[in-house]
Amino acid sequence: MLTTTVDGLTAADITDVINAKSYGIHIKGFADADTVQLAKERLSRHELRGTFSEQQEFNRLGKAYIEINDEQSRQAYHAQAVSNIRKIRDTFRPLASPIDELRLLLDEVWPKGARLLDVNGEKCFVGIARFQGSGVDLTPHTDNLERNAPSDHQPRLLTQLSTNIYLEIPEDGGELEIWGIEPDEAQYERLRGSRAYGIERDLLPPPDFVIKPEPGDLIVLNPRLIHAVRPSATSTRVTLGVFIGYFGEDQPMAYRS
Ligand SMILES: O=C(O)CCC(=O)C(=O)O
Ligand SMILES: [Fe+2]
Repeated sequence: MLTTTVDGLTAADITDVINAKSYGIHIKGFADADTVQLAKERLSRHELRGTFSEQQEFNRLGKAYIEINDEQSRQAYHAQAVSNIRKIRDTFRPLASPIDELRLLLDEVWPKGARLLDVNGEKCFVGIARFQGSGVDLTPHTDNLERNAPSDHQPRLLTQLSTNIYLEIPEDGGELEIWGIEPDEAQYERLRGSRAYGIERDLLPPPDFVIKPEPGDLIVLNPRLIHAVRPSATSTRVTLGVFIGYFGEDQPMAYRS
């Protein structure tokens, strides 16, 4: 995994993750201590906090694209997208939201810039906060927008990246694990078996790369590679998560949560 800084990040670094030439990009201290402290004070009792519809053991703030499973949830997701973006922004005032800083960084670094994803002209949400409670295992999985998008969705992405900004990390556990395994959708379905989400750890060899981020760090990973988060026995792990759609070298990237 490449360790770099906001000033050092290049488009080539991002392309290396897209092509799975590197396990990811690590920017230490992307969010400063004041921002991390503000998040700690305000996020856990935020009005938007609720549980993921598919995984009740996970709390989140804002509605995630993976929660879409029918027309009604699709409309609800898009209807609250922009107001939820503004609520996350307001949560960090008078400081800058790390989500907004990430959006600007991508726009500045990627030659064709970066924008908020729309699906068939409907704006997406970006900036989900995830609370992984003690004892909860984020089992090995891959992420793919197409699983929740309508079959005729436009624009079509070629692949996507996942970015997390780490706000609270347990003393024990909370490591991000990555395998150098990139299953296609059919292989992933077979590995998943009858589970609602993710793959049984026992079906996999030990991970190829493990990192324990610190509060304030940012990591970009390739979510087509199998990845997981180790559980903590003692405390909640809090992150801000953004998926970044890639449409080719000559196209803007487009982000959403
Ligand atoms: O929280 C993390 O470190 C990774 C979460 C994850 O599964 C992802 O970003 O796709
Ligand atoms: Fe993931």
